[in-house]
Amino acid sequence: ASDRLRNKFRGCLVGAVLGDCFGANFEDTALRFISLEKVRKFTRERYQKQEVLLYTNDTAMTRSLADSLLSNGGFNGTDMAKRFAEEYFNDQSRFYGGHVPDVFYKLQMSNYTDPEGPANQQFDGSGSYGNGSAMRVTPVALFTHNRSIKEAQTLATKTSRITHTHPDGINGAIMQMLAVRESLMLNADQDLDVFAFLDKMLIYMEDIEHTLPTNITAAMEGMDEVEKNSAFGNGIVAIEAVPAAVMAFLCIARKPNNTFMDVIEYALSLAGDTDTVGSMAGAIAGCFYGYNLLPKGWIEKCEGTTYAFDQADKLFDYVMQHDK
Ligand code: F2R
Ligand code: MG
Ligand code: MG
Repeated sequence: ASDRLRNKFRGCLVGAVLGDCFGANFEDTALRFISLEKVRKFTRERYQKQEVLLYTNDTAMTRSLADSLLSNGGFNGTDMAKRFAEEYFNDQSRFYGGHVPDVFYKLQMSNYTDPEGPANQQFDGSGSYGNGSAMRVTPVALFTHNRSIKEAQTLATKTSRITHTHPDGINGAIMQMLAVRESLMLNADQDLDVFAFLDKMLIYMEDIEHTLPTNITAAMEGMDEVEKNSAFGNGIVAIEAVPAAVMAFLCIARKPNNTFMDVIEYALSLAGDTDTVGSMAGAIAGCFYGYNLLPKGWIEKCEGTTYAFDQADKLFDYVMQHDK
């Protein structure tokens, strides 16, 4: 059982990197220019011609978040804020969101004394509702695997608030965290009951439902009719990208012969914010299928997969030692 869970932890973090690296190839492309066929030309053939597929901010921030949790044995806002900002200043080429660099500059200038302060000031005080705190939340689901839902939600919220304080941004992070948490408990050898999956998430999201954007709930309820997830968007805002990722996973993984690759290819075919939808779907699917079922050729081509693999082991060991 322990090997099985370790395999899921590895699949989760490595799967997120694969979705990010492959998704980066299509980020911001309009839906009319993408089809499943086009995606597959790249994911099955053309990518092999590339020397390496680079990761973007999604992976950079996920790493920083996990490193901070591991180094501090839990949440330390100052440390996490510092790691996010320093990572950005070390390498600004990873395609960060349009406004989040303002947070990093302000954090640095104030010497990280108020880790949530700059995020609170974003967008005239309403906070960011971009998908940036959902895209990096995966380690929270792993770190809190043996802890209560409440603790997991609280930790997801705290990590979000360093850059994203708008309720939609925070709820997006909670929703993605819950999807990964749920996927950790499933067995890919058994049929995926999508309605049980969604019901569970809705129950856990009950006490925040008053702030849930209606299209998250609508998308979840309308799941069975959804063939193309464009019904609820594919954009840079959390209320579009997170449901798109969850639905991409559910739509594809519910069919028994489908694989991790099928989930990612479908997620990328939705166009828009493909690296982020791909990365979030990759975390959920990687967790579901486990590392051993991820495509080896992809793992070899993508930057950052070894780091993710090692980090998954560190998180697994931490959870086993501290939260048994
Ligand atoms: N940056 C990219 N990709 C390049 C494409 C840029 C894009 N066309 C654009 O519109 O910026 N990808 C990476 O960024 C995303 C995560 O971004 P994050 O961390 O959420 O950043 P930010 O700046 O906080 O929010 C992103 C945009 O969302 C809109 N927005 C957010 N809150 C808003 C509010 N309260 N009012 C109005 N607009 C709000 C703004 O347009 C922000 O620029 C990931 O996709 C990652 O891969
Ligand atoms: Mg990105
Ligand atoms: Mg993106």
